[in-house]
Amino acid sequence: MSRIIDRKYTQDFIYRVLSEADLSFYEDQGYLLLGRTLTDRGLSLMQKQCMEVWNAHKESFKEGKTWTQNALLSDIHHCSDVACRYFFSGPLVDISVSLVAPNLKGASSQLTFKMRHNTQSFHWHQDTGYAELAPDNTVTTLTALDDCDVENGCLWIVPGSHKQGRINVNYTNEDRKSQVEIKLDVDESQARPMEMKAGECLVFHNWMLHKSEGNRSDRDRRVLFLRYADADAVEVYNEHKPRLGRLLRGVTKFPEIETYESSLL
Ligand SMILES: O=C(O)CCC(=O)C(=O)O
Repeated sequence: MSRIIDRKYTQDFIYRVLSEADLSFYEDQGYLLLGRTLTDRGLSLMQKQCMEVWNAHKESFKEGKTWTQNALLSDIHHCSDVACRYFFSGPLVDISVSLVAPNLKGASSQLTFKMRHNTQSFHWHQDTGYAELAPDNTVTTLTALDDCDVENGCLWIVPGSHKQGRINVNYTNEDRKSQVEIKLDVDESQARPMEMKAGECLVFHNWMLHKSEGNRSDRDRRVLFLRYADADAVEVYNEHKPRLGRLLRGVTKFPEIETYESSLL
């Protein structure tokens, strides 16, 4: 029996299909700016629900705390119905199928809220450095819940940098536990700020070099990260066990993924 949900929530989300030009741009540059993926209604619902969860779980920014403590909240789809619908039945599912694989699972969800005056930066890294999966073609999607610009700490990327492949950083499980930050040395001459309006979405390859600077403005910079992986992707750093995540399209060879719920739906 198929558990795959193929519902469309058009009041909240804007669905689109990638063109051949989009696909070749992604292959060459390693990212795509998708424009709006949330309607006005979807955006305000997402802001409201995510903010409620954030306020219930997080304290305000403090110097000396880690990035994770100050700016990150994992598994938002466990706590917000609209984040869950967007993750599992929103426009990013079929877009990720086009970019990753016909067999697809949701790999992770998180809020990264760099609130006003959170001056912490997040150094150059590839997402694969923190959590290598195999196959290593995961996509990261960033949906802006506020307007994001250089002043309030938008994401910076180096277009095309995914082409150099995975950079081995020897990130150990001890580093992972202690929330050590990866700090790659990067030639920034080709770096570009990804300025976005609230409700817009950016998608990029797991090997894309990216970073962000502190928020030096009087405005919050709230974003939602959702990651999608091949349905059979395993965690290289965790004895090659399958990454747990809901199967969204196609099939998987892992029975534990076949039956994995991780969902409010
Ligand atoms: O949200 C940010 O400013 C950076 C976060 C990031 O790059 C990540 O979580 O991989």
